[in-house]
Amino acid sequence: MAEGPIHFTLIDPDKSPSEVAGRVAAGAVAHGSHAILLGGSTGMTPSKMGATAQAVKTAVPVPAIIFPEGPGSLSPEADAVLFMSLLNSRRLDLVVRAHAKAAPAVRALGLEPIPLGYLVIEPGMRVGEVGEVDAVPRDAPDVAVGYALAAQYLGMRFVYLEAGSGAPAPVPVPIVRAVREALSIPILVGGGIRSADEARQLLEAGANALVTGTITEEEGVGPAFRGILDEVRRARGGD
Ligand code: 1GP
Repeated sequence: MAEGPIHFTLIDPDKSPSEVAGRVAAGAVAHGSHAILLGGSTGMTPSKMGATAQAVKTAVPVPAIIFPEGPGSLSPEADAVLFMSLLNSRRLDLVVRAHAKAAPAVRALGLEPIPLGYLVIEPGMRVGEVGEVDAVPRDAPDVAVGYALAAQYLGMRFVYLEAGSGAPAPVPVPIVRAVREALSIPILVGGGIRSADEARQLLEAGANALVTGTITEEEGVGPAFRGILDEVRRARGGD
């Protein structure tokens, strides 16, 4: 992210069998995506995660990073794991306790832990429900800044602003801008990004990484996905 913003393609091992995952990863990386996130919000097992990670690693030379729903998501076939606290959850296990169970496994499996504060913004979609969050209201950048700064002050290396997979609109631009102004660590933004225009606005507001999932699940590597990647390339100073 030192060289400008990057793009993550999210693949759900539950929805995309290994051969599909490999094909999506290959297409996404060919169009400029920088890394593959592997995750879904329910029903993950180490064997499903392992098979998908292996297919992705065979298909592309970029990092395969687990976006976990819990300790059952861990597999040594991936390179790294978002070691994330769901900052605005009412469930203590998602704020920290699941981590105490997962940490020894992360170490034993040789996965690189990426310390990250995960913050759900309205509407939050499924992760907001399962995660029992007090979602950040869309008109409350100050609330987002409080959580995000707290994550930075706790030593987390990244903050992920999440509107929820399939959200009808991405995280509001004023929230991204306010968090970017307050923080010195990189900000990932995901949930509901469907167009080049939305991508450009989020990048202009200071997003350091964009995450998209639904768009490739629904359309594969189509024109909208390519438009989003064009905006990331432009923000990095490419043509
Ligand atoms: C979900 O932020 C990601 O965790 C991606 O969201 O599926 O809406 O692109 P979409």
